[in-house]
Amino acid sequence: MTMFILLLLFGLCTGQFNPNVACGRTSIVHLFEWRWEDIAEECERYLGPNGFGGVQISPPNENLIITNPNRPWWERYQPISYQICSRSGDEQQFRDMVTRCNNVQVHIYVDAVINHMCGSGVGKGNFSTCGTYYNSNESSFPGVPYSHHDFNDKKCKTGSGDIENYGDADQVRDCRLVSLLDLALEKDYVRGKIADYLNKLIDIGVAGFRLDAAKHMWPGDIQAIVTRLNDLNTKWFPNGTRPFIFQEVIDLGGEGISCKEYFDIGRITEFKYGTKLGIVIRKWDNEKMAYLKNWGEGWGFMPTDRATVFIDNHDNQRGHGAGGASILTFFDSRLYKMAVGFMLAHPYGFTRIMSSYSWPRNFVDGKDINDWVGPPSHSDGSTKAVTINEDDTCGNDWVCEHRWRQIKNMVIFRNVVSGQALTNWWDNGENQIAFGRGNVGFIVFNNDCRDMDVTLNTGLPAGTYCDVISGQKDGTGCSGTEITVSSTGSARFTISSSAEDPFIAIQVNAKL
Ligand code: 5J7
Ligand code: CA
Repeated sequence: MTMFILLLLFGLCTGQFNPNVACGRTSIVHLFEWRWEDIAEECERYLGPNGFGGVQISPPNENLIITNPNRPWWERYQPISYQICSRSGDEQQFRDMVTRCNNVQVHIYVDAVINHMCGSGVGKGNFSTCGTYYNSNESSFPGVPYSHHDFNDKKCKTGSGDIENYGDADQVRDCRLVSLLDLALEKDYVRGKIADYLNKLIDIGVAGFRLDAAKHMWPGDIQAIVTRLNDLNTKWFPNGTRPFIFQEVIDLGGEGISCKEYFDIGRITEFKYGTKLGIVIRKWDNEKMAYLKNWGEGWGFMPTDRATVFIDNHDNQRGHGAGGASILTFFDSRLYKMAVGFMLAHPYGFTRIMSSYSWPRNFVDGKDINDWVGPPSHSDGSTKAVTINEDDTCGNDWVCEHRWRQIKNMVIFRNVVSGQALTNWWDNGENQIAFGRGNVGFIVFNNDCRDMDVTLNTGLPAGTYCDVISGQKDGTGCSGTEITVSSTGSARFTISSSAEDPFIAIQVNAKL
């Protein structure tokens, strides 16, 4: 029997589905466009001490420099070589970051752009982040090296050579995504070059990969590459640990490709999650928070052990890509905090927090004409440092949502309630809801236009708790609202509909 349980636990904790976060940690944060030096500092001074499990980083490999528009964020999705050399830093800085973050139990997840190289129409030259030569006219990338043999041009059947119809799975995989030169991933040589790149990162100490544009790669090709990957570096990970894989497959339904095709390889980004939760919290389409009672698979999402979930990502936070207008971001901070709070309290999926930089959003005819704007940068194009203000917020236009008290405390809440079932669900049939996680944590939301005053069964041990949304436990005191749980486990919650944060969260580690 003991053996069986051990095997079961072992089974649950191995393989490319396991996020490889350190024990007791449950979420990662995407530090979009941050420099490696800044991430190393953030691991030591903030992420480690506050229970974050890891960081998704921007693509570390060499990319095309684009000047029209001026250094957009998406230039990093146009690879030139697999040298570690980008606006975030060089290989030495990368190694230093991985080492320092791993040493404080914060693991690094690399955004791997392996479907394509740069655009077909960018000409030739060495205008790349490390000065490596490329010739897009000849599909030549001597820095890898790749030549025209290594691209899909002959396989693609569309007139333009680009993807024209997302209903046709063949062209989605074999044609160019918005003109990006599409790699022939069935070739042993190409698989080998990609595996060498990823294995170099694994040996440096990274814990896994986000596979960019996975929908545009055949599942069999991805599987063949993943099979070639090394186990993680045993300096920080147990013997035989496989890299965590999560695949960017944007599947909102209605296309020729389903995320199901990727279930055997690793986890998948569940884009329905943020799209739907945005609609519910904005109260569009007559949606109500009460309907969240069966949130998760009950809403048609993929199985929880396959899902990576998030409220917004670097793409859809700027109105690009999946989800459209319903996506909540730091621009809608009041609703955003509620959405992130709900996500972190709810057991479904593996959670990723977005951490952004601000940009001068400017809607013209419903489209943000500044959706391309890159990270805060100096006039020479170098990325600005993340500075930290007296009050722990960030400077230089770095938003640092992960440092918002409400979000940081809910990252800790999720760690504390990890493994506990959803219990004691309550709702008023509208937008006031509450639920617990075993006898360890409890959360209450009021997204109605009327005040809330309810006494609910929390399932928590009797005592006085510090609400971790309005404040937090500081030593023996509480800077927020105090909530008293009676000997029967019930507690009274009052939440004004006009509160900046109309939700309350309590958990046993913040008991006074
Ligand atoms: C792919 C999808 O399957 C999808 O469903 C989606 O919503 C977006 C994409 C998509 O992925 C990319 C991955 C990359 O590594 C590099 C890329 O350039 C893209 C990409 O461009 C892309 O699609 C863009 O956004 C969609 C909403 C539009 O429908 C596409 O046409 C495309 O828009 C193009 O954006 C413009 O047509 C083109 O003129 C412009 O130069 C280009 C700028 O690049 C981007 O916006 C990059 C987006 C990006 C999206 C990602 O999800 C991602 O992981 C990385 C980059
Ligand atoms: Ca492809």
